[in-house]
Amino acid sequence: MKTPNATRRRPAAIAAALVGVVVAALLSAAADPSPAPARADNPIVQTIYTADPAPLVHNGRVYLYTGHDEDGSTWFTMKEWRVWSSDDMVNWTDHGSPLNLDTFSWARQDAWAGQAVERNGKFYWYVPVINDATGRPAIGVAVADSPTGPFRDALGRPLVQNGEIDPTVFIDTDGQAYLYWGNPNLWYVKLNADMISYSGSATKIPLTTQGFGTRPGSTERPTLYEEGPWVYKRGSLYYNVFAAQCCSEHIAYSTAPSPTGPWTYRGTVMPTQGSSFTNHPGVIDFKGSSYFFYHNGALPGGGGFTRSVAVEKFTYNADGTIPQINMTTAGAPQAGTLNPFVRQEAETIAWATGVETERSSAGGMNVGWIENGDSIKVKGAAFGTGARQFTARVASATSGGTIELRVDGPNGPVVGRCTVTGTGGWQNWADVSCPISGATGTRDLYLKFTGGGGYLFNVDYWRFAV
Ligand code: FUB
Repeated sequence: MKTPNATRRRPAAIAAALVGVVVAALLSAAADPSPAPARADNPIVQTIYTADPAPLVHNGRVYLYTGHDEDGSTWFTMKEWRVWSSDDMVNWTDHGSPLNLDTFSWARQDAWAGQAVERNGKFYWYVPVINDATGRPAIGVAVADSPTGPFRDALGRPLVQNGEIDPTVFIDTDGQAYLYWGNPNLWYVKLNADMISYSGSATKIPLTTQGFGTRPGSTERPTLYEEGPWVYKRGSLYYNVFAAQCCSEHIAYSTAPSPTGPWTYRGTVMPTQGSSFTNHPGVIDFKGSSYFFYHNGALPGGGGFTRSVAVEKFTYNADGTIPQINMTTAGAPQAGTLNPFVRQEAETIAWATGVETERSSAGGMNVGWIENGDSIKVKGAAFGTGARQFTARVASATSGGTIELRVDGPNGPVVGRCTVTGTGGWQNWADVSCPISGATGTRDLYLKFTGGGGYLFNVDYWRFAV
């Protein structure tokens, strides 16, 4: 629930992003009075700080599981995990937090790096937390009937615990599932088909320099392997992509002919870049292309404890090796277009400035904390021969404001203006509509919010009509 205006505070990530945009807009206006150029869309999320990406492809959509760095953090102060999804790699829908420390009655702190997988219609999310009873890291497993949760503790106790973190899970083509994890060691265990128990005991993978590279100047940890393993199979080759060396970390990888090795070190995937001393890999194929997820400190106010998840598209070399991938502010190209003629959640966003999201009383999430000048970019909306009307589901405990609909840039042509009046509450939802003119072809759409002082209104969802 929203708190009253007087006590509502804008997260630092958003405030800082807003400042960045204002500065960018001023610079752009000084240099070029024409519509502002489309801005970069990496990192993926601007409304909060996110870390430790774990992508999952399910039914033609990418679900992205992340951690959440608290605003102003000076340590890995993380209390919940978050879920986002996209079908085009640039417009990401916020699904909120279906899993947090309270889900595990036995957990004390540290909602750190995990991974979710699907098996037989259920979704299993493996996460490290501090076990309250021992004060040491343990791996818990949560289960849900949908990729966006809600997730519940599958066991009521840790799945495995040996004081190490960062689980990754992989189901081989023969159906055998493996859980890998570890810092400073690297472990695996064979999961049973129920995905919440295992056979045998945890096995330590030998960390040899042949398998995991040589760490310069360290006798204590002679190999590059640090943490954050991400294991998958491509063709008949098994890959282990991991956070290497500390600190700062880079991303490196090893390959093996079987899920249990022997591993051979293959080199760097992503060099040390991007103002965060940790990094964390996630690799998927989606719509025929390959994508590499990672995190950095690229948002305003970002750094080692205020990280942001980002993505790059890449192509494997012909011999199956991974090329070096660099962090960019452009991110992945859009894989498809967005249909503006069906209901789109307001929290489906390519780039947001100044807003944040919250649970909607109508279900799902809504965009809130909207102030004069804030905006949401939705990339590549396919208007075709043209839209004639725009309708949005809105709520306002104040006197509302205006949704300016622009295309091509935040200062691009206005194609419509929708007036929002007070609805008597931040969760009292009502439709507003306005005529549209000039929205044709495939265009970047900007919902630009204008009005008086303070918070203006909330938006739950919107659609265009012909
Ligand atoms: O996010 C907390 C910890 O930082 C993760 O578990 C590690 O992989 C590193 O990213």
